[in-house]
Amino acid sequence: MLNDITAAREAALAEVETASTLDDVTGLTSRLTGKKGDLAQLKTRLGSLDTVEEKKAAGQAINEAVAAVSAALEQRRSTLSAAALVERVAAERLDLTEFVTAPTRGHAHLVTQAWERLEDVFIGLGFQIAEGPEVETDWHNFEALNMPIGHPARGEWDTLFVDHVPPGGEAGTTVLRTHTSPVQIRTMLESEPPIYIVAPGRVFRRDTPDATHMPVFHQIEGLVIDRDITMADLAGTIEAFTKAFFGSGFTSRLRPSYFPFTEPSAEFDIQRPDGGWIELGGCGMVHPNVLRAGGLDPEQWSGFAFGFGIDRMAKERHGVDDIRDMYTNDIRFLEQFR
Ligand code: 2NL
Repeated sequence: MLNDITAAREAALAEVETASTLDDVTGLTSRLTGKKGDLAQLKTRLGSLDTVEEKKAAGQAINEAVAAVSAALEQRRSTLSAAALVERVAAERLDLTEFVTAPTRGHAHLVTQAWERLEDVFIGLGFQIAEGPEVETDWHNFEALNMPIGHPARGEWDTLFVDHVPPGGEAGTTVLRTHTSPVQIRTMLESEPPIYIVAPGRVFRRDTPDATHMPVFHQIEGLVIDRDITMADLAGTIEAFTKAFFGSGFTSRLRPSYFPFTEPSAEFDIQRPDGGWIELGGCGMVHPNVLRAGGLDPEQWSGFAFGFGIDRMAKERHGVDDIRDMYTNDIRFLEQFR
């Protein structure tokens, strides 16, 4: 009997080694070690043994055989499933080398490039950079700039209002800044002259996008406050900026204009080396009411201010004919301005 058990055990173990798939292992598990399996069948012969000792020895040998075969099946199952995984990974492997081109380096957006170059040039001329909030009070955005209630520029036609009531304030007085001038008002209130700053930033107007307008755009405004500042300082600064930014072949001119926050006011144009004129922005001597709103005595201090569009500048410089192209973020457009 013991010999038969050993033989059955060896046969079963040999068969386990021949299992080449996980399904084979499953089949063998029930055939070899199941309740009615080959080894279990041997138990039916225990009754025919003569002594208790023989029965005990044979029963133990059968149990050991079942345990050994079960362990071998488990071992086989794990070997086969590891192999199956390796095979699946190999089968699903994708060779992407043909899609990998030389690594490319990102770059700043063309408006950011213009913004940063403008900052560099103004820093070179002795200005500091000032920043402020994009959500403003109507006092900082309009009132302090000599645009009292009822001024046409305050209408909701031009301005985007924010649905926010300031603590202790009134509804309808929180706006998205329509220019960066409030930054200059805040600078006047917070610091003592002399002030030589430029405020670049994002500004907002209620405009329907077209080739020359976007409801969100960028502006840079300059402010100088010192003693005895005159219109000659303004014209000289505009000229120095023109040459530093565009090149020594460029020049500038001022044309009379009107802004509520400056008096006198002017438009400034720059002349290309080929003689053509480009309208760039506006400027003027800071209005006494604006100095007073900024906490300064107009008898003691005077100053000039100017402002122009950063997007417009980038658009002109790169010959972009539709400003919307700068914000669609089509990579084929953007990549042209590395
Ligand atoms: C334009 C015109 C301008 C200013 C901006 C300014 C700011 C303060 C006081 C006085 Cl705090 N003026 N800014 C002055 C004149 C013109 O911008 O056409 N911008 C695109």
